[in-house]
Amino acid sequence: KRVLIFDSGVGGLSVYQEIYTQLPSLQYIYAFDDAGFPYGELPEAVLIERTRHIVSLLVERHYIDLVVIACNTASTVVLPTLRAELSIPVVGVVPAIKPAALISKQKAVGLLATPATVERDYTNQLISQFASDCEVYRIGSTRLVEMAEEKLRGQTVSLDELAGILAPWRGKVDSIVLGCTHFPLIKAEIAQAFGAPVQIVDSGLAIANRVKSLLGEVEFGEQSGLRCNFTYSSAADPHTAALNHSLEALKLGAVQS
Ligand code: DGN
Repeated sequence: KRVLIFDSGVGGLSVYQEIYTQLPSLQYIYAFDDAGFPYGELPEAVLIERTRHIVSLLVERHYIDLVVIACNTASTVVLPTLRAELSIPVVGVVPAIKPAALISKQKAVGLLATPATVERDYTNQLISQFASDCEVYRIGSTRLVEMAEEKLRGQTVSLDELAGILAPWRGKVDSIVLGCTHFPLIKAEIAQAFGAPVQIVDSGLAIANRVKSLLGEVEFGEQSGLRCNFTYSSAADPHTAALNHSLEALKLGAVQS
């Protein structure tokens, strides 16, 4: 079985890590739309059309059995369109508001995502459905996305800068939702910069479980030869180098194509 994992950048690798751990014998294609990055700044209609176009093309070309839209910013708007267009399962990644609300003792949750995701109707629905008993604070930050990208390219994450971004929440929230797939890549730094006890949740494991249940019986034991293969919306060499760096940082091997 062949799975396509799609994001605007390296964030989807955090989701790939979780899925690969549970399902090592699948074939994976990781695609990222570096020409459209960052998705958190795109108008909804543009984002829907871009994602629809790229994903449909890749599904057809690479004989994909299941798609994971490993991007909250895209998933919160594009899933109905993609599901109507494709005849294979499409799994989306959306903020883990429900578990974060459940574990918050102070009933105060921080949602950390892109500027687009924190504003989405879909996000508002999740909050009123699953966190109506909580105060939900939101920070939408493209800078954090860039910091995750920089970390995987070997640069150091500035804890001071992170602490500055999170400062409004200190003393207010005891549970934080990582509502962007880039953020699990800097989870340790977020915890450290926050500087107070906090539970941090993301959607990775839930997504891996969903993929597992959708694909049903998968033969375990033998690892697939094609472990991770990359496709780009703009095929420039520096990106391959940057991505290989990311894969090394995450101990996920290197690009094979
Ligand atoms: N990783 C994407 C998400 O989960 O929302 C967003 C990254 C971006 O393009 N800003």
